[in-house]
Amino acid sequence: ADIPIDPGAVLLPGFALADAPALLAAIDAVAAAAPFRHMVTPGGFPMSVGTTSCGLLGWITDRRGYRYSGADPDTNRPWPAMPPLLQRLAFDAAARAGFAGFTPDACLINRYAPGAKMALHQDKDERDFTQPIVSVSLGLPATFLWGGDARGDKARRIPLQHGDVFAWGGPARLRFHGIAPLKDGEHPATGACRINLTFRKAG
Ligand code: MD3
Ligand code: FE
Repeated sequence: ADIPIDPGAVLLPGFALADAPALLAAIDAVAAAAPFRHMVTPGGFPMSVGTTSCGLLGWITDRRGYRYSGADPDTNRPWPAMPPLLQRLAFDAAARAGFAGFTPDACLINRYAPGAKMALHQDKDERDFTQPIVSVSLGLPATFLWGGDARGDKARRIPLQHGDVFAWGGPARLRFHGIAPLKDGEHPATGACRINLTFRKAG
């Protein structure tokens, strides 16, 4: 059953479970054309999370800042197209969560090895904050940190499992959020890693 987390935020446990093998095959194909890399933050440190993208726009970071780009900075080629299965899953999950008509133009693919984490942050590089975001968790479990509207607000810890989908928008769109350091483990679908898909309407 769907789990409301806060107004505008809903967890859909197992929503992507049946599609997981096909999703992972599609992610392998994307990563063959645009390999995972550890991008550098404006502060000059490589992210512990490996990233790539598909769709018209990809989220990137380097010494100049965070932004979306139509080209992979490692190759100067367009990002791989968003596979139809991914597009459809994001649309269906958003609709189920109350956000009808979601057509993302960006899918960020994050890969976490044990120890990798994502500090509390807001997603605010997108043009239109009335658009929701959909995220899909695959592989090793993670602890999602669900903060408040200010960086210092205490964060709730929400476990995310293989196949879970999380969708949020409206009043939850600018919440601080992050991922606690990934625990060691092996998952039958992914081996020793977690993969997260984050769908956004960026442009
Ligand atoms: C709640 N990724 O790439 S996805 C990110 O698991 C990011 O890789 C995490 O945060 C990951 O920016 C978490 C779930 C998520 C993403 C963005 C949010 C939840 C959010 C923005 C606002 C509120
Ligand atoms: Fe985020």
